[in-house]
Amino acid sequence: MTVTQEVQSELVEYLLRAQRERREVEKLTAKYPDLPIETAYEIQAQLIARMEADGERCIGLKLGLTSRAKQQMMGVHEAIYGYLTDGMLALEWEPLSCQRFIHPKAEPEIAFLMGEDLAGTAVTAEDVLRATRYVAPAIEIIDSRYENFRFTLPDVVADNCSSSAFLVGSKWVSPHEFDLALTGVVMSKNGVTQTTGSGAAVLGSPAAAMAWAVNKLGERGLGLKKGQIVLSGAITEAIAFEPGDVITVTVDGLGSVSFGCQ
Ligand code: OOG
Repeated sequence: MTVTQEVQSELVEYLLRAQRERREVEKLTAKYPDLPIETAYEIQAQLIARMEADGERCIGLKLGLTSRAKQQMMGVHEAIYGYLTDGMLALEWEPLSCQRFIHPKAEPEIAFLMGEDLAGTAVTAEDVLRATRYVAPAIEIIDSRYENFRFTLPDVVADNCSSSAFLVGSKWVSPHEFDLALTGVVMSKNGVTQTTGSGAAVLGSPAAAMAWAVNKLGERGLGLKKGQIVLSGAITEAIAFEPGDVITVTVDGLGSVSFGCQ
């Protein structure tokens, strides 16, 4: 079945409703098995435009499936990107209600705060570091709108890459102060270590992952803007959590970021 413009609009509403009603839905490829990845990015763009029309503000980008651990976990072979809105930004000192999620999982990440605009199709990790003002430890909470968190690459792209919420730690450091590829990361739940990794897990380094995303955006005539936050992709596999759990991510040299779900 071809995904006409009209069908795309229907799929945007379908995903938006699932998100707002916190309900799992059948993945798009169950009905449209040949959904092209480019069409999935168009659906994603329309979904963000709809969220903006309803008052949310786009404040950055997130990368997904940048590590082998995540690609194996989801059975895919390619990285992806989606958008972050102000409605997704959670604060460490505010309670986070689990009721806003369907089946959430936490991932340890490095956040980049852009000091300059960055666009192009031959952007390198060095260009990314030059354009970055600060890096900080971050937690991304992903919450696929699809049943059992199972999907193909076009499905997850259309669903804005499972984006749901994120937290950024309060220690912001210049990226030139240490080697992000060698930086160790530990994620714990209720004080018990769950996953460990280093920055190199994401396409060689978080800056390399960022360069990949900027070049992908460049192919579509898009780029990053000064002031935007970018999450450079999960460094380890994701872990599920429930009300009462406290998740902490500690990054060597950057300190910790934590949340408790109620
Ligand atoms: C897709 C999003 C994964 C990451 O950093 O790898 C992601 C998913 O697993 O639901 O955000």
